[in-house]
Amino acid sequence: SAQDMTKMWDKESAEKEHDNIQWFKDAKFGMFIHWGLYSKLAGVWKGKNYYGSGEWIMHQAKIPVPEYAKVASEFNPVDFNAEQWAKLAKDAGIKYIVITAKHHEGFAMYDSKISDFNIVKASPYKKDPMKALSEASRKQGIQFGFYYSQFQDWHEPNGGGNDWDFNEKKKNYQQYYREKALPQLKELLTNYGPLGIVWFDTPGGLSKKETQKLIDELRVIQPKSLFSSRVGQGLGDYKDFGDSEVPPALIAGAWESIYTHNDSWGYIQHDMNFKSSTQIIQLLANVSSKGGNLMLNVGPDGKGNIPPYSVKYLKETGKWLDRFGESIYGSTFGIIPAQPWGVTTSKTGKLFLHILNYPKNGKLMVPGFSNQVTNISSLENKDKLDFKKTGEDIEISLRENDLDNPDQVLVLEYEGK
Ligand code: FUL
Repeated sequence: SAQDMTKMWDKESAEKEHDNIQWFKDAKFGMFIHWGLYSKLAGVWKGKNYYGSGEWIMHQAKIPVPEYAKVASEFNPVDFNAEQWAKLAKDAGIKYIVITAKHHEGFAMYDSKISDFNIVKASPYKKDPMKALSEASRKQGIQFGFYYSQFQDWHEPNGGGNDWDFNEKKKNYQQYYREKALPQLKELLTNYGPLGIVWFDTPGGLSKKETQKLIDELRVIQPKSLFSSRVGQGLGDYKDFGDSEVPPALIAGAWESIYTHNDSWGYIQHDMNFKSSTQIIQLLANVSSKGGNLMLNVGPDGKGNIPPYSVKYLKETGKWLDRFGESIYGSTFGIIPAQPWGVTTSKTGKLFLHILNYPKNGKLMVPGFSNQVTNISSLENKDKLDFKKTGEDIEISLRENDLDNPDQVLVLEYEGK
């Protein structure tokens, strides 16, 4: 929950901001990718549907390690095309990508010398898709980063989480960190060029001191990489909330909300509950209006295809961002809180009014605005709008309602701070 995550974050670290945080604050829109052996299982094990499983299927179906390893021996994502994925992200207006290098299942989706349970050694694919994607992303001007499940590793006798094959009480987490998690994280930070982000997840087994030590050992390899708050113990360079959560109030410092496009992170063949582009755009506006980033997840299938609905709705989102991105990228939280008609974002001297619910009477009310307003216009065509300011309340007369636009943006220009 939001409260739990707030506990994981302390003010101290929010105040000492990372000196490379600005690109992240400006980026606003990231793409999360959950891709692993679970993508091939697609929510089904031995003919049975595991609803809501996705990347958790090994855990939900309590699949023994040797049986799960067989999935690796058949994992062959022949359709994977790094350029295509990066191009889609670019077209969608995405500014950073974070992909699962190793999820809780323990399988490395990259060429690892630390564990043979990886896509190059244990699968017929034999290539390193992470290398290709890191390069393709940067070619598109997109920051690239890795998700790494640092505590849970269901493949390892000493990793967290697998209590059906191994006895949790007998586990030596320190040994697992020393022999697998830390060395793999070092590989990722060493072999894939500059990483924008290292996205840790589900912390455990380490004290605050030990977590700090882990961070310090990684930091020296790439001082500019940002670490997510799920590294644990209130540490990390920016705050992540719970899954699918927008904070109820304004938050200090850099932060991110993560959502998945349908209802699962890893690919599930029967999950068709995709958010439309309207929903994505409105979510992005909402998160931006509170000063955060939206990282939206897609779950490619076991062959390496991003679901067609994700492609379609992401491209539509990108078309909207081409027209109205000025009100999102590089913006900060809106100085006027959410209104019945929508939300606001800000830049120096400008307030962007995101109309998400068009007022029926054609009058847009902006309350509590004390500065002198110099101009109000449509962001797209610069048409000036008539307005009346009474005290601190502004009433704007809207012109026409473009019903096809999920977020009609006006620019309110004002004097003073
Ligand atoms: C959670 C994980 O346990 C899920 O599998 C998923 O990766 C989500 C983004 O974070 O904590």
